[in-house]
Amino acid sequence: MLWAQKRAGRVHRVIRAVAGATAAALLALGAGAARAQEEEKVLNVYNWSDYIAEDTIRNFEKETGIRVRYDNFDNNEILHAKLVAGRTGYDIVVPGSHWAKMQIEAGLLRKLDKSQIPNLKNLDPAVQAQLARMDPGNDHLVNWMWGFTAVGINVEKVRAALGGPLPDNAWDLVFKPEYISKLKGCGVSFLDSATEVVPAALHYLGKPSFSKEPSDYTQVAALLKSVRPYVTLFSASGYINDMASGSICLALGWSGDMNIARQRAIDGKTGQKIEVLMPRSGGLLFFDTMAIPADAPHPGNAHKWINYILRPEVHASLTNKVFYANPNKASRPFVKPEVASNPTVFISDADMARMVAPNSLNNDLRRLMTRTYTSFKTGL
Ligand code: N2P
Repeated sequence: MLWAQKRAGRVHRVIRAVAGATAAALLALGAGAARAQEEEKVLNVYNWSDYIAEDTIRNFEKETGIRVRYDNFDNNEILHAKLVAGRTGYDIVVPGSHWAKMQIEAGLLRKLDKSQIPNLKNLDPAVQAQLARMDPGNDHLVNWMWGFTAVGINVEKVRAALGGPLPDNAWDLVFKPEYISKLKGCGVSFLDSATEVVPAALHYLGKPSFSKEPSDYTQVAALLKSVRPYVTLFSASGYINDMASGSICLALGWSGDMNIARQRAIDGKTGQKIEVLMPRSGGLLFFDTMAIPADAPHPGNAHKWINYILRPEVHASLTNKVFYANPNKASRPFVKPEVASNPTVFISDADMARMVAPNSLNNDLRRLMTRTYTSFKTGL
Protein backbone atom coordinates (compact mmCIF):
# COMPACT_ATOMS: atom_id res chain seq x y z
CA MET A 1 0.00 0.00 0.00
CA LEU A 2 1.21 3.43 -0.88
CA TRP A 3 2.08 5.77 1.91
CA ALA A 4 -0.68 8.17 0.78
CA GLN A 5 -3.26 5.39 0.84
CA LYS A 6 -2.11 4.25 4.26
CA ARG A 7 -2.41 7.78 5.55
CA ALA A 8 -5.87 8.18 4.05
CA GLY A 9 -6.92 4.93 5.76
CA ARG A 10 -5.66 6.19 9.06
CA VAL A 11 -7.41 9.51 8.60
CA HIS A 12 -10.65 7.71 7.80
CA ARG A 13 -10.34 5.54 10.84
CA VAL A 14 -9.76 8.64 12.95
CA ILE A 15 -12.76 10.34 11.37
CA ARG A 16 -14.90 7.26 11.93
CA ALA A 17 -13.77 7.07 15.56
CA VAL A 18 -14.53 10.75 16.14
CA ALA A 19 -17.90 10.40 14.42
CA GLY A 20 -18.63 7.33 16.52
CA ALA A 21 -17.74 9.18 19.70
CA THR A 22 -19.86 12.16 18.68
CA ALA A 23 -22.78 9.89 17.92
CA ALA A 24 -22.33 8.21 21.30
CA ALA A 25 -22.21 11.63 22.97
CA LEU A 26 -25.34 12.70 21.12
CA LEU A 27 -27.08 9.51 22.13
CA ALA A 28 -26.07 10.05 25.73
CA LEU A 29 -27.33 13.62 25.55
CA GLY A 30 -30.58 12.44 24.06
CA ALA A 31 -30.94 9.84 26.78
CA GLY A 32 -30.20 12.54 29.41
CA ALA A 33 -32.86 14.80 27.96
CA ALA A 34 -35.31 11.93 27.80
CA ARG A 35 -34.47 11.07 31.41
CA ALA A 36 -35.12 14.67 32.44
CA GLN A 37 -38.45 14.55 30.67
CA GLU A 38 -39.33 11.23 32.18
CA GLU A 39 -38.21 12.22 35.68
CA GLU A 40 -40.32 10.31 38.14
CA LYS A 41 -43.15 12.52 39.41
CA VAL A 42 -41.74 12.76 42.91
CA LEU A 43 -40.03 15.52 44.87
CA ASN A 44 -38.30 14.88 48.19
CA VAL A 45 -38.08 17.99 50.34
CA TYR A 46 -36.17 18.35 53.61
CA ASN A 47 -37.06 21.55 55.44
CA TRP A 48 -37.18 23.05 58.92
CA SER A 49 -40.26 22.29 61.00
CA ASP A 50 -43.03 24.91 61.22
CA TYR A 51 -41.82 26.62 58.07
CA ILE A 52 -44.55 26.23 55.42
CA ALA A 53 -48.21 27.07 54.78
CA GLU A 54 -50.99 24.42 54.79
CA ASP A 55 -51.65 24.58 51.06
CA THR A 56 -48.10 25.03 49.71
CA ILE A 57 -47.54 21.35 48.98
CA ARG A 58 -51.13 20.55 48.02
CA ASN A 59 -51.28 23.29 45.38
CA PHE A 60 -47.93 22.29 43.86
CA GLU A 61 -48.99 18.64 43.67
CA LYS A 62 -52.33 19.52 42.08
CA GLU A 63 -50.77 21.71 39.47
CA THR A 64 -47.78 19.57 38.51
CA GLY A 65 -48.87 16.02 39.35
CA ILE A 66 -45.58 15.72 41.25
CA ARG A 67 -45.96 14.02 44.63
CA VAL A 68 -44.07 15.76 47.43
CA ARG A 69 -42.51 13.83 50.30
CA TYR A 70 -41.80 16.33 53.03
CA ASP A 71 -39.51 15.70 56.00
CA ASN A 72 -38.46 18.06 58.78
CA PHE A 73 -35.26 18.82 60.62
CA ASP A 74 -34.66 21.13 63.56
CA ASN A 75 -31.18 22.50 63.14
CA ASN A 76 -28.39 23.04 60.61
CA GLU A 77 -26.19 20.44 62.30
CA ILE A 78 -28.61 17.60 61.47
CA LEU A 79 -29.03 18.64 57.85
CA HIS A 80 -25.28 19.10 57.37
CA ALA A 81 -24.46 15.66 58.76
CA LYS A 82 -26.91 14.11 56.28
CA LEU A 83 -25.51 16.02 53.32
CA VAL A 84 -21.96 15.07 54.21
CA ALA A 85 -22.94 11.41 54.50
CA GLY A 86 -24.49 11.70 51.00
CA ARG A 87 -27.27 9.83 49.19
CA THR A 88 -29.93 11.62 51.19
CA GLY A 89 -32.49 11.06 48.46
CA TYR A 90 -33.56 14.69 48.92
CA ASP A 91 -34.14 17.01 45.98
CA ILE A 92 -34.53 20.20 48.00
CA VAL A 93 -32.80 21.07 51.25
CA VAL A 94 -32.91 24.37 53.16
CA PRO A 95 -29.61 25.14 54.93
CA GLY A 96 -28.76 28.47 56.51
CA SER A 97 -26.63 30.42 54.04
CA HIS A 98 -23.49 30.27 56.21
CA TRP A 99 -23.77 26.48 56.35
CA ALA A 100 -24.54 26.31 52.65
CA LYS A 101 -21.22 28.02 51.95
CA MET A 102 -19.38 25.05 53.43
CA GLN A 103 -21.63 22.67 51.52
CA ILE A 104 -21.00 24.44 48.22
CA GLU A 105 -17.27 24.34 48.82
CA ALA A 106 -17.48 20.61 49.53
CA GLY A 107 -19.34 20.05 46.23
CA LEU A 108 -22.49 18.88 48.02
CA LEU A 109 -24.88 21.27 46.24
CA ARG A 110 -25.76 21.46 42.59
CA LYS A 111 -25.41 24.56 40.47
CA LEU A 112 -28.86 25.96 39.60
CA ASP A 113 -30.04 26.10 36.02
CA LYS A 114 -31.37 29.64 36.18
CA SER A 115 -33.13 29.28 32.83
CA GLN A 116 -35.56 26.96 34.61
CA ILE A 117 -36.35 29.54 37.30
CA PRO A 118 -37.79 32.61 35.54
CA ASN A 119 -39.32 33.81 38.83
CA LEU A 120 -35.84 34.67 40.09
CA LYS A 121 -36.78 38.08 38.73
CA ASN A 122 -39.01 38.58 41.80
CA LEU A 123 -36.12 38.49 44.24
CA ASP A 124 -35.03 41.49 46.25
CA PRO A 125 -31.52 42.47 45.09
CA ALA A 126 -30.57 43.30 48.68
CA VAL A 127 -31.21 39.72 49.80
CA GLN A 128 -29.41 38.38 46.73
CA ALA A 129 -26.43 40.55 47.63
CA GLN A 130 -26.45 39.14 51.19
CA LEU A 131 -26.48 35.59 49.82
CA ALA A 132 -23.77 36.33 47.28
CA ARG A 133 -21.38 36.72 50.25
CA MET A 134 -21.76 32.99 50.77
CA ASP A 135 -22.61 31.92 47.21
CA PRO A 136 -20.79 34.09 44.65
CA GLY A 137 -22.99 34.76 41.63
CA ASN A 138 -26.05 33.34 43.46
CA ASP A 139 -25.33 30.13 41.61
CA HIS A 140 -26.57 27.58 44.16
CA LEU A 141 -28.94 29.19 46.66
CA VAL A 142 -32.36 30.83 46.64
CA ASN A 143 -33.61 32.32 49.89
CA TRP A 144 -36.66 30.54 51.34
CA MET A 145 -37.20 33.01 54.19
CA TRP A 146 -35.09 34.96 56.65
CA GLY A 147 -35.34 36.08 60.23
CA PHE A 148 -33.26 36.43 63.37
CA THR A 149 -32.33 34.69 66.58
CA ALA A 150 -33.42 36.62 69.65
CA VAL A 151 -35.46 36.44 72.83
CA GLY A 152 -39.17 35.89 73.29
CA ILE A 153 -41.20 36.26 76.46
CA ASN A 154 -44.53 35.62 78.05
CA VAL A 155 -45.10 39.25 78.96
CA GLU A 156 -47.16 38.82 82.12
CA LYS A 157 -45.28 35.88 83.53
CA VAL A 158 -41.91 37.54 83.02
CA ARG A 159 -43.08 40.83 84.51
CA ALA A 160 -44.47 39.02 87.55
CA ALA A 161 -41.37 36.88 88.03
CA LEU A 162 -38.97 39.80 87.72
CA GLY A 163 -41.05 42.01 89.98
CA GLY A 164 -39.47 44.99 88.23
CA PRO A 165 -38.81 46.38 84.77
CA LEU A 166 -37.44 44.38 81.86
CA PRO A 167 -33.74 44.98 81.18
CA ASP A 168 -32.78 47.49 78.52
CA ASN A 169 -31.04 44.83 76.49
CA ALA A 170 -33.26 41.77 75.99
CA TRP A 171 -30.18 39.49 75.81
CA ASP A 172 -29.72 40.13 79.56
CA LEU A 173 -32.82 38.01 80.15
CA VAL A 174 -31.08 34.87 78.93
CA PHE A 175 -27.43 35.66 79.69
CA LYS A 176 -27.47 37.50 83.04
CA PRO A 177 -27.90 35.25 86.10
CA GLU A 178 -29.59 38.11 87.94
CA TYR A 179 -32.52 37.93 85.47
CA ILE A 180 -32.64 34.36 84.23
CA SER A 181 -32.47 32.97 87.79
CA LYS A 182 -35.82 34.61 88.50
CA LEU A 183 -37.36 33.07 85.38
CA LYS A 184 -36.41 29.46 85.91
CA GLY A 185 -39.64 28.92 87.83
CA CYS A 186 -41.80 29.77 84.83
CA GLY A 187 -39.64 27.84 82.33
CA VAL A 188 -36.67 28.81 80.14
CA SER A 189 -35.82 27.30 76.75
CA PHE A 190 -32.56 27.61 74.80
CA LEU A 191 -32.25 26.60 71.14
CA ASP A 192 -30.96 23.10 70.73
CA SER A 193 -28.13 24.02 68.39
CA ALA A 194 -24.51 24.92 69.11
CA THR A 195 -24.26 27.29 66.16
CA GLU A 196 -27.23 29.33 67.38
CA VAL A 197 -26.47 29.60 71.09
CA VAL A 198 -22.69 30.08 70.93
CA PRO A 199 -22.79 32.94 68.36
CA ALA A 200 -25.49 34.65 70.47
CA ALA A 201 -23.30 34.34 73.57
CA LEU A 202 -20.26 35.69 71.65
CA HIS A 203 -22.34 38.63 70.48
CA TYR A 204 -23.54 39.29 74.04
CA LEU A 205 -19.91 39.41 75.17
CA GLY A 206 -19.16 42.00 72.49
CA LYS A 207 -17.16 39.54 70.39
CA PRO A 208 -17.64 38.75 66.69
CA SER A 209 -20.45 36.15 66.65
CA PHE A 210 -18.31 33.80 64.55
CA SER A 211 -15.06 34.62 66.31
CA LYS A 212 -12.00 32.60 65.35
CA GLU A 213 -10.25 33.41 68.62
CA PRO A 214 -10.15 30.32 70.89
CA SER A 215 -9.92 32.43 74.08
CA ASP A 216 -13.32 33.97 73.24
CA TYR A 217 -14.79 30.50 73.58
CA THR A 218 -13.34 30.16 77.05
CA GLN A 219 -15.30 33.26 77.99
CA VAL A 220 -18.45 31.91 76.33
CA ALA A 221 -18.07 28.67 78.30
CA ALA A 222 -17.91 30.64 81.55
CA LEU A 223 -20.91 32.77 80.60
CA LEU A 224 -23.01 29.76 79.63
CA LYS A 225 -21.99 27.88 82.76
CA SER A 226 -23.26 30.77 84.86
CA VAL A 227 -26.77 30.50 83.39
CA ARG A 228 -26.95 26.72 82.94
CA PRO A 229 -28.76 26.03 86.25
CA TYR A 230 -31.70 28.13 85.06
CA VAL A 231 -32.28 26.58 81.63
CA THR A 232 -35.16 24.11 81.86
CA LEU A 233 -35.49 23.06 78.21
CA PHE A 234 -33.38 22.67 75.06
CA SER A 235 -35.61 22.82 72.01
CA ALA A 236 -35.65 24.00 68.41
CA SER A 237 -39.31 23.29 67.62
CA GLY A 238 -41.35 22.07 70.62
CA TYR A 239 -40.76 25.37 72.38
CA ILE A 240 -43.32 27.01 70.09
CA ASN A 241 -46.22 25.16 71.70
CA ASP A 242 -44.64 25.42 75.13
CA MET A 243 -44.65 29.20 74.77
CA ALA A 244 -48.18 29.28 73.39
CA SER A 245 -49.52 27.17 76.24
CA GLY A 246 -47.63 29.05 78.95
CA SER A 247 -45.43 26.18 80.08
CA ILE A 248 -42.31 28.28 79.44
CA CYS A 249 -42.02 32.05 79.83
CA LEU A 250 -38.67 32.81 78.20
CA ALA A 251 -36.97 31.49 75.06
CA LEU A 252 -33.77 32.05 73.21
CA GLY A 253 -35.34 31.25 69.85
CA TRP A 254 -36.12 32.29 66.30
CA SER A 255 -38.21 35.37 65.54
CA GLY A 256 -40.89 33.69 63.41
CA ASP A 257 -41.25 30.70 65.74
CA MET A 258 -41.94 32.98 68.65
CA ASN A 259 -44.42 34.95 66.55
CA ILE A 260 -46.10 31.63 65.70
CA ALA A 261 -46.36 30.98 69.45
CA ARG A 262 -47.92 34.41 69.88
CA GLN A 263 -50.47 33.64 67.16
CA ARG A 264 -51.21 30.14 68.50
CA ALA A 265 -51.88 31.63 71.93
CA ILE A 266 -54.36 34.04 70.36
CA ASP A 267 -56.03 31.41 68.13
CA GLY A 268 -56.13 28.83 70.92
CA LYS A 269 -57.29 31.44 73.45
CA THR A 270 -54.69 30.23 75.91
CA GLY A 271 -54.62 33.65 77.54
CA GLN A 272 -50.82 33.90 77.16
CA LYS A 273 -49.40 37.12 75.76
CA ILE A 274 -46.22 36.33 73.87
CA GLU A 275 -43.85 38.98 72.56
CA VAL A 276 -40.70 38.81 70.45
CA LEU A 277 -38.14 41.28 71.75
CA MET A 278 -35.73 43.16 69.55
CA PRO A 279 -32.47 43.24 71.54
CA ARG A 280 -30.97 46.71 71.72
CA SER A 281 -27.63 45.32 70.61
CA GLY A 282 -29.32 43.50 67.71
CA GLY A 283 -30.39 39.95 66.95
CA LEU A 284 -28.54 37.41 64.81
CA LEU A 285 -29.77 37.30 61.22
CA PHE A 286 -30.13 34.08 59.26
CA PHE A 287 -31.02 33.37 55.66
CA ASP A 288 -32.38 29.88 55.02
CA THR A 289 -31.89 28.86 51.44
CA MET A 290 -33.36 26.38 48.99
CA ALA A 291 -30.64 24.25 47.42
CA ILE A 292 -30.46 21.05 45.38
CA PRO A 293 -28.12 18.33 46.66
CA ALA A 294 -25.48 17.34 44.08
CA ASP A 295 -26.87 13.80 43.97
CA ALA A 296 -30.58 14.77 44.00
CA PRO A 297 -32.64 12.17 42.13
CA HIS A 298 -35.16 14.69 40.74
CA PRO A 299 -33.35 17.93 39.91
CA GLY A 300 -35.90 18.87 37.26
CA ASN A 301 -38.73 18.75 39.79
CA ALA A 302 -36.57 20.64 42.27
CA HIS A 303 -36.24 23.54 39.80
CA LYS A 304 -40.02 23.51 39.32
CA TRP A 305 -40.49 23.71 43.10
CA ILE A 306 -38.11 26.66 43.45
CA ASN A 307 -39.84 28.50 40.64
CA TYR A 308 -43.23 27.79 42.23
CA ILE A 309 -42.17 29.06 45.68
CA LEU A 310 -40.91 32.24 44.01
CA ARG A 311 -44.41 33.13 42.83
CA PRO A 312 -45.47 36.26 44.68
CA GLU A 313 -48.65 34.73 46.18
CA VAL A 314 -46.89 31.55 47.23
CA HIS A 315 -43.99 33.30 48.93
CA ALA A 316 -46.41 35.69 50.66
CA SER A 317 -48.47 32.76 51.96
CA LEU A 318 -45.40 31.34 53.72
CA THR A 319 -44.72 34.66 55.44
CA ASN A 320 -48.38 35.03 56.39
CA LYS A 321 -48.33 31.64 58.06
CA VAL A 322 -44.96 31.52 59.84
CA PHE A 323 -43.98 35.17 60.29
CA TYR A 324 -40.61 35.16 58.59
CA ALA A 325 -39.72 37.75 55.97
CA ASN A 326 -39.35 36.49 52.43
CA PRO A 327 -36.94 37.77 49.79
CA ASN A 328 -39.69 38.21 47.20
CA LYS A 329 -40.26 41.86 46.40
CA ALA A 330 -43.26 41.09 44.22
CA SER A 331 -44.95 39.28 47.13
CA ARG A 332 -45.42 42.39 49.29
CA PRO A 333 -48.97 43.18 48.09
CA PHE A 334 -50.02 39.66 49.16
CA VAL A 335 -48.61 39.88 52.68
CA LYS A 336 -51.36 40.50 55.26
CA PRO A 337 -51.20 44.06 56.65
CA GLU A 338 -50.84 42.84 60.27
CA VAL A 339 -47.84 40.71 59.24
CA ALA A 340 -46.32 43.40 57.03
CA SER A 341 -46.50 45.88 59.92
CA ASN A 342 -45.03 43.51 62.53
CA PRO A 343 -41.59 45.04 63.27
CA THR A 344 -40.17 41.61 64.12
CA VAL A 345 -41.07 40.23 60.67
CA PHE A 346 -40.17 43.06 58.35
CA ILE A 347 -37.48 44.84 60.28
CA SER A 348 -37.05 48.63 60.33
CA ASP A 349 -33.89 50.11 58.85
CA ALA A 350 -32.79 51.22 62.32
CA ASP A 351 -33.17 47.69 63.74
CA MET A 352 -31.58 46.21 60.65
CA ALA A 353 -28.51 48.37 61.14
CA ARG A 354 -27.98 46.72 64.55
CA MET A 355 -28.46 43.16 63.35
CA VAL A 356 -25.53 40.79 63.15
CA ALA A 357 -25.12 39.13 59.75
CA PRO A 358 -24.21 35.44 59.59
CA ASN A 359 -20.58 34.73 58.90
CA SER A 360 -18.67 31.90 57.33
CA LEU A 361 -18.29 28.75 59.26
CA ASN A 362 -15.63 26.15 58.84
CA ASN A 363 -15.03 22.75 60.38
CA ASP A 364 -12.65 23.95 63.09
CA LEU A 365 -15.06 26.66 64.18
CA ARG A 366 -17.96 24.27 64.13
CA ARG A 367 -16.09 21.83 66.36
CA LEU A 368 -15.13 24.59 68.77
CA MET A 369 -18.76 25.70 68.99
CA THR A 370 -20.00 22.13 69.42
CA ARG A 371 -17.52 21.43 72.21
CA THR A 372 -18.44 24.65 74.01
CA TYR A 373 -22.14 23.96 73.63
CA THR A 374 -22.03 20.30 74.62
CA SER A 375 -20.27 21.04 77.87
CA PHE A 376 -22.83 23.77 78.53
CA LYS A 377 -25.77 21.50 77.82
CA THR A 378 -24.47 18.51 79.76
CA GLY A 379 -23.24 20.77 82.55
CA LEU A 380 -19.75 19.27 82.44
C1 N2P B 1 -37.95 26.83 61.96
C2 N2P B 1 -37.42 28.15 61.62
C3 N2P B 1 -36.04 28.09 61.15
C4 N2P B 1 -35.29 29.26 61.55
N1 N2P B 1 -39.25 26.87 62.40
C5 N2P B 1 -33.83 29.04 61.74
N2 N2P B 1 -33.11 28.78 60.61
